[in-house]
Amino acid sequence: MNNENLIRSARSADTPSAEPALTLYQYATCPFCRMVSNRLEALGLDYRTVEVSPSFADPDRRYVIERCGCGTVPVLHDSTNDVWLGESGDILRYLDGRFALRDAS
Ligand SMILES: N[C@@H](CCC(=O)N[C@@H](CS)C(=O)NCC(=O)O)C(=O)O
Repeated sequence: MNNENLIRSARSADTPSAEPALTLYQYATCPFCRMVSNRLEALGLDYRTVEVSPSFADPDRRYVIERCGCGTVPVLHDSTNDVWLGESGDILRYLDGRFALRDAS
């Protein structure tokens, strides 16, 4: 699936349930993105990544900026509750708060 289809799918209210709810918009070389993907993996979460262009001329990049209101990556979208987060610290706190204790009970 190319970037355009991934973005379209993330926009859609009827995203197939087989699609992971979590999408990480990133640059592969970004250390903040790596920190988030490491946490997603440590928590054993199913997620997909979308490689965005550093160029603000890229429609996919502009779409992500519009949705989360920030101009940097990483950006995490949780389609379960349509939450968009654009700060790595916020993303880590969100993931820990929502998922870290789910198997503890
Ligand atoms: N405060 C942000 C900083 C993230 C950050 O600086 N990301 C860089 C990539 S490593 C970025 O997106 N820079 C803007 C750009 O490349 O246009 C966070 O921790 O999430």
